Amino acid sequence: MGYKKHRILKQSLLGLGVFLALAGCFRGDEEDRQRISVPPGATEEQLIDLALEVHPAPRQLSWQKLEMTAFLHFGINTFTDQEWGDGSDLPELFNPTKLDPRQWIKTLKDSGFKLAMLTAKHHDGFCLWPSQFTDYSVKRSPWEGGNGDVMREFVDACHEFSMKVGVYLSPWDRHEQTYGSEAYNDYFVQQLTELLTNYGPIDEVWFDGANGEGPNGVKQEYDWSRYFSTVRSLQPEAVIAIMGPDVRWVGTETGFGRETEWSVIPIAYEAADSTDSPVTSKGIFRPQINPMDYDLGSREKLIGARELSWYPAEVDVSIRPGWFYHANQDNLVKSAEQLLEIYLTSVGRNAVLLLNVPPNKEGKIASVDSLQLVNFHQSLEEIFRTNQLTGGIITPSTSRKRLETGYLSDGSLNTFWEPEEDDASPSISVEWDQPHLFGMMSLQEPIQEGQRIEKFILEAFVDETWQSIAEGTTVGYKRIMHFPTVKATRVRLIFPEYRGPAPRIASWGLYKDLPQVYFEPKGMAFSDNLRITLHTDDPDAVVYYTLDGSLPDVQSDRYTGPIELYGTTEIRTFAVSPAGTKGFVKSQLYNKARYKILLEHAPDIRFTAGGSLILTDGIRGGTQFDNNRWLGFQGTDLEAIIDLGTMTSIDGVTLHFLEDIGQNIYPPDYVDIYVSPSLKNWRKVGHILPESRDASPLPVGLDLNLDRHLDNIRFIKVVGKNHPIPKGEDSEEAPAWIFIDEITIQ
Ligand code: FUL
Repeated sequence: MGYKKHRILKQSLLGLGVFLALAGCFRGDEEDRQRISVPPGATEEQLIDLALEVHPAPRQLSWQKLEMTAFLHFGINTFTDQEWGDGSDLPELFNPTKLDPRQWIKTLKDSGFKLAMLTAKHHDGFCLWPSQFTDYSVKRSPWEGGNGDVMREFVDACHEFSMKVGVYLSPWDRHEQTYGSEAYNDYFVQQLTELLTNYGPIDEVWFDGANGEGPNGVKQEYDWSRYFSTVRSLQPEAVIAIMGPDVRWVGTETGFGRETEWSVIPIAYEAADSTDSPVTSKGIFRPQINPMDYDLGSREKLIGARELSWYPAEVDVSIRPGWFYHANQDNLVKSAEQLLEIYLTSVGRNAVLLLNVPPNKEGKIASVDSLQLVNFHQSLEEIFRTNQLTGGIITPSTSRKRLETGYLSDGSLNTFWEPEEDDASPSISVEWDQPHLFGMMSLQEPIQEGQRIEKFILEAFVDETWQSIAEGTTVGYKRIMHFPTVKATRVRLIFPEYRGPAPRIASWGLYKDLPQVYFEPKGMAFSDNLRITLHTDDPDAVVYYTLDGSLPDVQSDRYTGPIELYGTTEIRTFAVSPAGTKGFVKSQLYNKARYKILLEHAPDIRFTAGGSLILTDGIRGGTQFDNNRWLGFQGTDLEAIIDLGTMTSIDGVTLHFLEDIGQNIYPPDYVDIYVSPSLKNWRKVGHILPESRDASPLPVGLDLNLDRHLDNIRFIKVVGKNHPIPKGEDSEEAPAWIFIDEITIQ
C-alpha cells in the first residue's frame, strides 16, 4: 500500500499565502474561489496547493446538496411521438387532456427529488409558455383555448410542494426564422429574460450544446457570454449547467458516474512554459474541457493547467429509453432496482442525479413510472435509515480538535473530523460490543472547504485479521460503496492518499443492504433434473418464492431447503430481513432442454448462456445479444451435434440467429445440415442460404429453415459458416460474430 503522496505544508504556509495571492485567490470571497488562474511556471506541488483552494460558489454548494433532481421532457414531441421535432409540427397538436403539474411535482417530491426542471423549449422551438416573441407556443394550441401557460402551472406546483425550479431552454431552435443570424441571439436572450423574470426564483438553467441547422439551413453562432450574463444578472443564485460554468455534464447518459470524480478541474491548457495566460479576465468562461474524458482532475491532469475551476458533475439519465414520453416504452421503464443502482453510481460518485421522468399525452406522469419511483424511494429510505456506526465506539488515529460524538452522523458538512497534520496513517476505527452486518458505506468530505481525498480503504476485522472490504479513490460531496454483506465487530477506515495537509471527513455511515437472494446455480438449461439452492446475505432473513411465474409475496412458499426442478421453471424470490425490510424480487429461468447437444468449438467465454443446452430448450432469447440467452462465436464457425436420443424421423430443422450489424454480428453465410444414425456416415441433407435483404439498423432475429422429411436418424450436425471478413473499410476490424439461441427440430 503506497502511503502518502501529500506533502506536509507546515513549513511553507507563509510562502503559500503569497503564492495564492499572486494566483488571484482571495480568501473570504467564495465566489472568487470557484476559479483560480495559475501563475505561469507553477510546480506540481504549487498546483496541488492551488487546487485545494478551489471551492464551490454558494450556488454550486446548494445545488450539490440537492442530490436528486428531475428533468421533465414535455412538449410538442410528446404529441407527435418524436424525440427531436424539426420545428414544422403544428402547434394545434399540443393538447394535453388532463395536464397536472401538481401530480408531477408531488410524485417527484414523494420520491425524494429536490429540484424539477422543465423543457420550456426543446430543439423544435415550441414554447410551453406564451412568449411575446413568437407564436410557436401554447398560445396557438387548443389547450385551454390558447390561454394556458405550462411553465406557470409547473412553477406554481413547485412552490406549493417546496420544490426548487430549473429551466431547460434549447439554444438550437429548428423553427425560429432568425436562427442563424445575430437577431436570434436577441431572440434567445429575450426568451431567457421572460423565463427568468416572470416565474420567481430559478435555481438551475440548462443549456444544451446541440447546434444544428435552423429552418433556413444555417447554424447559429451562440453568444454564450451574453446568455450567461443574462442569467447572472437576473438569477444570480441559479447554476448554469452543461454549456455553462457551474455544472458539468458527466459525459454519458447511462446513469453511471466516474469512480474517480474530481470537482476541481483544469479548464484551460497551455504549454507549461508559456507565459501567455489564456484566462485572465473575470468574465464567465465557457468550459474548455472534454466532459467525456476518463480522467478530468487527477494530479497528472493538473500539470500544465492555466486555470482551475470548481466544476462538478451532473448525471442526466431518463427513466425510459427516450427523453420524451412514448407509449410503446411503457414496458421499458427502469425498475426501482435499476434506479437504486443509478443513485449509487451518480449521487454515490460525487455527482448530482438529474433523472428524466417525461409526462405523457394526458399531461401526467404515467403510473408505471411513479410506481417504480415510489419503490425506489422506499428502498433508499430503508437502506439509509439506520447508520450502523451509531452505538459504536469511534476512535480516530489523531484529531486536530476533539472529534465530538455525532460529528460523523449529524448530516452536516460543517462538523468534520480532521487528523493532525503529522499523522502518518490517518484513520478512524469503530468497535461495537455485538457483531454488525453492513453492505454499504457512505462518506462525505466538507466540500465547502474543497476536495482532498485521493484514496480510502475500509477494513473489517474478520477471522482474526484485518481484511479490505472496499477501496476507492475520490470522495467529494458523497461517495457510496456497495459490497457483499460483512459481519464484524471492528472496522477501520484508512486514508493512504490525499491532497493537502490532512484528509477531512464530514460524514461516515455503514448501512445494511436490502436482503438479497442468490441462486446456486444461476439460471441455465438442464437435461434431466436440477437442484437449486437459495442463499441470503443475512442468515436470519426469511426467503419466499414462487415457481409458476407469479410475483411472490409473504403468503408464497417459504424457502426451507433445495428446490428440485424437473421441467422448465422460473423461480421468483425475495427475502425479508429480521427487521422486516423487503429486498427486490429476483428471478432466474431454468430451461429443460429437449435434446443433448455437443459443440465442436466453444463459444466466447462471455457469451455461453450457461451452456449449450439452451439451444434446445424451446425458448428464444429476444434480440439483445448480451442477455445470457445467446451463444456467441467470434471468427469461428458454429458446429453442433444434436442427439435425438433414439432412432426417429423428423420433418425439418430451424436455426434462429441474430443480426446486429452495429455489434458486428451477422447471420452465417450458409448452414450445412448432416444426419446420421450412429455418429458415423454423415449424410448431407441441406445447404441453407440466408435470404438476401437489406441489413436492418436494429438487432433482428433470423430463422434459417430446412423443410424436409427424414427417416432413421438419431444425430443431426449443423455447420454455420461465419461471415469471412466483417463489412466496412477498416481492414483491422475484429472478426465477425455468429449469435444463435435456438435449434428447433420439427
Ligand atoms: C440532449 C438533447 O438533444 C436531448 O433531446 C435531451 O434534451 C438531452 C437531455 O439533451 O442533448
